[in-house]
Amino acid sequence: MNITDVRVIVTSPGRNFVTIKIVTDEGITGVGDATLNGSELAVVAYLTEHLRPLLLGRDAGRIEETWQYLYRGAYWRRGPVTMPAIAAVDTALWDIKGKAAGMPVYQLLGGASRERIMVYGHAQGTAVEETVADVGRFLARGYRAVRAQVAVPGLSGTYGVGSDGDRYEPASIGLPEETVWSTPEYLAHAPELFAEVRRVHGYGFHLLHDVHHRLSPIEAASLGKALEPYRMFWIEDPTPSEDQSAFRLIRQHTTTPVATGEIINSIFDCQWLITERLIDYIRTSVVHAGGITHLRRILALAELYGVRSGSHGATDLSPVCLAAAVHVNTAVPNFGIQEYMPHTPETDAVFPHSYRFDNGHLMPGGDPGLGVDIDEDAAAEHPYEPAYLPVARLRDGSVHDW
Ligand code: EZ4
Ligand code: CO
Repeated sequence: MNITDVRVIVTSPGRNFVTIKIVTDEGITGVGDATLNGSELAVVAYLTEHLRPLLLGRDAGRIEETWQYLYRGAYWRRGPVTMPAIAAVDTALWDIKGKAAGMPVYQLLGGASRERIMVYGHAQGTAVEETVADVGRFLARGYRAVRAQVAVPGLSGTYGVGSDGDRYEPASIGLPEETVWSTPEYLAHAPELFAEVRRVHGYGFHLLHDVHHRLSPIEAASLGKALEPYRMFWIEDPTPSEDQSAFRLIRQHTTTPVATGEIINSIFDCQWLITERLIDYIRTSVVHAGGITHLRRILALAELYGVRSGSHGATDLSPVCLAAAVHVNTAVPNFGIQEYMPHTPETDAVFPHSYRFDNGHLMPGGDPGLGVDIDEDAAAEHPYEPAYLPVARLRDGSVHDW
């Protein structure tokens, strides 16, 4: 079965997505997510100008060899632009192989290790009592795990707190929004949220928090210690994740579990985090970490060191990525948790899928392949609009990690 076409589809049903559809001479097609939030067209150019010519005429069944060819064969390796492009090709080829075999992809990965995928939802609020109430709404909907974020008084645009109720979408149309950050004000305010969440809702569910790369190692260590009484499931991205040795310092000071990896795109960028047991959960995703083939390799390494998966699943990871994540999560022995923000109905209409949410869990569908597709006619109704992620500055105007 040979590849006859690689279509790159850009669509914006409420937010931007890049999707590929690989077409074969046997009529079987496969889809892959290539969305890089805020830099979408860089991946589109890499796919259309550089990868597509390499793929036409190739055997669609040779998934591993194609991955090696696109990665090792490229000389310039890794990075946030090339890896989602390779990921999309890889994901689409798994989809094709599953359809050709008449099996859901998780069967090709060794079969189901579990019946359902525990997810966590995003509770948020502009004040502590608002977030506490929002956590209650998630628990009432059956969630077993909830991430809690609250605005820091006096800071504009705190990460994780949206203006439109249910969904937090950090990207905005036009040039980047600028937000103000102050670590001392955050550290003084944040622990109050978790004290209040536990006081009101108790300890019978998993509580998570995303620091979003803002702290220095010693600040992160102090936050971890301050949150120990609240028995967090994890604190996420306490420090910028490219600095692997920073996590050693955090580890030396606190037993609060640590997660990182949503911006990590290769096994080489989390090798020491895993083998030195500096983290508890690795958040690499199908789209940003080189597809099912490479994510599976990262999770196999992680399994050896007792590190569990906790894949990124914000709404900028499309339903195609989420479908692929459901298959990986179903199969791997060391699944931990899956981030889940429901996509909007207009996004779901562009990407019909068979996975479903039920009582705090995602359930794989039984369709052959990934069980997700892109409706290209519906996609064409939502033209691309350039958008950026925000930029953070300290009060003195200097640039900080967003
Ligand atoms: O900021 O996906 O845990 N989730 C996150 C996300 C990221 C966005 C960036 O595109 O950190 O909200
Ligand atoms: Co995050």
